[in-house]
Amino acid sequence: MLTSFYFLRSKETIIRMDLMEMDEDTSLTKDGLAIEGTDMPLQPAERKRILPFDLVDFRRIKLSYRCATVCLGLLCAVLLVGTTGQLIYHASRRTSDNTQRNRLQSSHDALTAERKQLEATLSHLTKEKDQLQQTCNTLNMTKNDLQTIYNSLENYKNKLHSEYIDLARGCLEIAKEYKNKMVKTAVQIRSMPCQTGWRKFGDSCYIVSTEKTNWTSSREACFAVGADLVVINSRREQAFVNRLLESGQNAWIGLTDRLKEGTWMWVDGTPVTTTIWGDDQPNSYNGNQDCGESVQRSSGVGDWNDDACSADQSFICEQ
Ligand SMILES: [Ca+2]
Ligand SMILES: [Ca+2]
Ligand SMILES: [Ca+2]
Repeated sequence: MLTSFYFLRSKETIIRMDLMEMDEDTSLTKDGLAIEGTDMPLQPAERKRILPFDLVDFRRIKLSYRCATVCLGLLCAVLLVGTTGQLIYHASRRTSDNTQRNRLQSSHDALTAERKQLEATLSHLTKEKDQLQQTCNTLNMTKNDLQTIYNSLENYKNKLHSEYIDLARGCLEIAKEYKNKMVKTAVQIRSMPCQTGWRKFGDSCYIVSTEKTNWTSSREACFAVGADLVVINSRREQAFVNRLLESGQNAWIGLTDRLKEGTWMWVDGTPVTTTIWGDDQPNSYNGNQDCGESVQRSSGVGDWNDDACSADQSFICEQ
């Protein structure tokens, strides 16, 4: 290691002293002092004039410089370590900042996408709300219209009910009047005698034909005299009819199942409530027996049989 020291001479000549690397016990030779810019060694007198300190002082200075050098080296090392640490710290900090920034950027992107989705959802919900509001308004209008119609119908119903009450009262009055007239008429009819050849029972007159014909022609014959084939509503009436017939005689009565097989009806439209069918009758023999006849019996009230409507038989008219 080589270190140079400079001193000023009186004549402003720079004196250079080279300190060779040496042990502390090494003595400074006269060759160690030279004039700046030359290799000329200083003369003893010259050296004595510019070096007012002795060799011991010089060694102390040398030692001090050596310590300073070591301290300077240590300081440089400390600075180097500090700088390296700073660089590592900043590099680590930069990496951490980049990671955090990337994480924040990802979070920001996710939040932005979520916000857009929420905005789209909000827009969709807003449209649905508007549609529902419009539907609600329409339903309210319909409800009001229906309420108006309901009120009108309610008023009309009340009006009809009032009219119905009046009509019912009027009908009741008419029915009472009609009933009274019917009673009077019935009394008059009962008191009236039947035409010649007719037999009376209750309010009706009966006659048995002398000729024989089919069921349809028999009815037409009854029509011709203002009557119809007999309608038997009770066993008493059946017993009366049985007495009108001769022994073993059959005669058409106003009974038929022409409209619906098996459903027997009277010619005046009344249902058959009293049935006096003979044994195993009606049997619709050969599938062609749709008209009823009364069969005279010597005992009892007689009974009924279904026969072919085309058969020619006597018939009984009721008027
Ligand atoms: Ca009758
Ligand atoms: Ca039949
Ligand atoms: Ca029969």
